Amino acid sequence: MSEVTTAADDQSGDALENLLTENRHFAPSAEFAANAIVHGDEYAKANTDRPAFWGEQARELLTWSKPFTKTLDWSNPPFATWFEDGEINAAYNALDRHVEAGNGDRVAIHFEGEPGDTRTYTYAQLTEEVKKAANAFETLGLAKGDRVAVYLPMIPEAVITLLACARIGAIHSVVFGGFSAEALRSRIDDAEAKLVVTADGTFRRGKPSALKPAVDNALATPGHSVQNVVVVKRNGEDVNWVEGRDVWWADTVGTASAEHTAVGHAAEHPLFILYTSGTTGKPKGILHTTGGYLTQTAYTHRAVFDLHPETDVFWCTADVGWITGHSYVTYAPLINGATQVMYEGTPDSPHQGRFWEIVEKYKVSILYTAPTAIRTFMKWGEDIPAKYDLSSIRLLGSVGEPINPEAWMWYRRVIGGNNAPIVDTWWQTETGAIMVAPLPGVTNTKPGSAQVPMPGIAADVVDELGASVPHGHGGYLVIREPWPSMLRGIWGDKDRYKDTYWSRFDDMYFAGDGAKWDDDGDIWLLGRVDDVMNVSGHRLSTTEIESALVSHPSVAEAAVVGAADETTGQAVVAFVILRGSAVEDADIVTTLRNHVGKEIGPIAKPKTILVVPELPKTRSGKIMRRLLKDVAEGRAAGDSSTLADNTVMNQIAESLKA
Ligand code: 6R9
Repeated sequence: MSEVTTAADDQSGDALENLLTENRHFAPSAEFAANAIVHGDEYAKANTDRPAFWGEQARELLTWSKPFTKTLDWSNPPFATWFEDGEINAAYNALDRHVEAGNGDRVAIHFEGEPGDTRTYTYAQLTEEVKKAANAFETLGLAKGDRVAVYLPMIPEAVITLLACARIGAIHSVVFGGFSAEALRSRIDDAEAKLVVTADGTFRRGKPSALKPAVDNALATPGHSVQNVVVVKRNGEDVNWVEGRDVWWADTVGTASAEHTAVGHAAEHPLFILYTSGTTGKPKGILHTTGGYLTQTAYTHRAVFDLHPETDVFWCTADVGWITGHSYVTYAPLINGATQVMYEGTPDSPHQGRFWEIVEKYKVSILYTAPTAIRTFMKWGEDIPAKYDLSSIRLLGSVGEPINPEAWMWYRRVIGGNNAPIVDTWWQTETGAIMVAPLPGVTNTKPGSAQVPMPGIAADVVDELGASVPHGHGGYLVIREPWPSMLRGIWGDKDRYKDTYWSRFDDMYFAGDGAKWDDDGDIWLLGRVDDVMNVSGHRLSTTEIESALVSHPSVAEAAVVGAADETTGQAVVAFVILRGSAVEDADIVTTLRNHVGKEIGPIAKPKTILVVPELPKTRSGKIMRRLLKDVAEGRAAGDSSTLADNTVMNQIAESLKA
């Protein structure tokens, strides 16, 4: 797609100027606009006094056990506090208060398992389960402030676990089920988790897929902080059992009392840690706290998805292992009293119409998914969704990476019946909640653009020196003012928080994304400007994968690039220099792919590994990934005049021909 170039391709800024102009606009229907929850006056209201606006949202959308008197404290930037003297319980807000208000019988979760089993939880039932889990965790010795590693599939117990932690003030750290034992262990160690909650496994494409062995392997070597492992029985496969450490969910949570009173926690009490890839090898534990996070997730969920909780059925397809599964599966929908769908499996199991079958079955009205999924559906063909009744859909959302205008148009026409507004939502693990997105009853939506900063959010595009660029120009996406759901730091590393986000420009949050204002004043996201790749909406660090490759004895050197990929947005392509006899090993590529899978997880396995004799380096020894990206994307390599050795690119070309 020529419209969406990656700023990382060319940091001089030329690539940012090359965007085609997008002239298609779609106004909300008169009916949609008339019934919309949020109207256009919200922008002016919010931007007059941002802290006051957020204070109003915090009071309206949440129930505080102790009301706050202060909104924002920004006296020690970049360390913000929001609603600091208030006290609140996240689980009470997500559950109990809806039951107390007479909505206990409303469905909170329609769960659809991969094999086709289903479960329904009303708000009353979910409240009861969370109270039991809270009691069970406390019986296991878990207390306020303790960390809990969560390694679960997309099953209701994941949401129950997170809310039970929040209820007692324990800090959850979800590790995506696709990560390896090694990755799990390093996250357990970094957070010093006392408890692990996992399952025997899950199902993938009709077959059992194990999780518990990774936990066993992660804890096989001593020196860790884990006292107990709670195991949900999900796929019924045999598991290894460590007496005294392992306990079944059914035997602990299942037998616990359903009486549990939620107490308020300080607004700035940590809610969770979530690890994400950064520009250096080691993943960062992004820390979120309670009051501000809940305020902005709840507000954006209501405003961006135009949520009418009494009638809508919301389905966010993200896994709970990612921030989207925290903010828009676990917290915001329940805080807002919505009915949502939760699905365990992949879109192609047992057939490529599974998503649309689910939409039809539960009459999903708001669907929130990722461009990589949409491009996959396009590839499978529109006759598949055409077999299902998708008329319940009235709003579509996109998140995780730039959505190509073509995919956007397809999504609107084929899934949205040419009528449902599409909200392309830009945000990050670090921002906690949506930051840039249209308001569906207000904004004329535009294919490919995330468009407008949310009310109360001071997003801007600046040049190298931090000056705002005029419309029609590109640069770096920044946030100029603190926002309620901003990260409060990196777990255990204050300096890295400042260095990573607040030192590139004075007094501004640097998101790491290239962006452009178009002539209408809409924001276009252009991809990462650092060495973070985006594969199917998942953040992967080039450095981390390079380190994994180099940790294999056969690899002397490795360079990893994200190459444009039609379906996954970017694909991992690795260039490796082998040591000695490994050059003769016919299976080396498979061996190395599996090695990366073991070190980081299957999602990080390179799509392509190219064995090369040399890597292109500058005189200062920096690998010129730009040139490798040209090779990976099948182009003639660009300017290589700054290479220490000018013949390297020819050597690489020759070796790839051979
Ligand atoms: C929510 C989430 C964050 C990175 C972000 C950016 C990319 C996310 C996007 C988007 C263009 C969108 N990104 N949403 N790019 N348009 N609508 O994805 O968080 O996993 O931390 O990734 O994803 O590059 O910086 P996270």
